Amino acid sequence: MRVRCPVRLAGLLTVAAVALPTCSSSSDAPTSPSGPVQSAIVNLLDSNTFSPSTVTIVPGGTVTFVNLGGEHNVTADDGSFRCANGCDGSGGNGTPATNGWSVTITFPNVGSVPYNCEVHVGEGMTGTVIVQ
Ligand SMILES: [Cu+2]
Repeated sequence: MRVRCPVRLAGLLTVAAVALPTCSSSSDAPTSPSGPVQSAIVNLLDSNTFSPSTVTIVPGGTVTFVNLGGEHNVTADDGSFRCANGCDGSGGNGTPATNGWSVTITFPNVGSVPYNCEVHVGEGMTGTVIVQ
């Protein structure tokens, strides 16, 4: 009689092992960690780089730019925003500044928004916000 127990358990384990991959593949779990996020943070570094230089957010999502060192601002290539201590045209001042400013920008529309730092664009201090 005791011999049948291990046999039954082995059968259950086989069922469980078969069922698990079905569960995980139907949830599409791998796409959410690398997909667009609601809010992203981009640091402006003393090395004159945006980090990370590319972020992907959902429509209506936000990117917060944080100046961790150096004289920087963040300016859309198409001129749609120019920000540092706040944004030009929104009660702020987009002139490049050395203080530890941070600014949060909302991106309502799907598309790709390239931007740069006016001071260091010549050194390649550029980035892109992808909205999808
Ligand atoms: Cu800069």
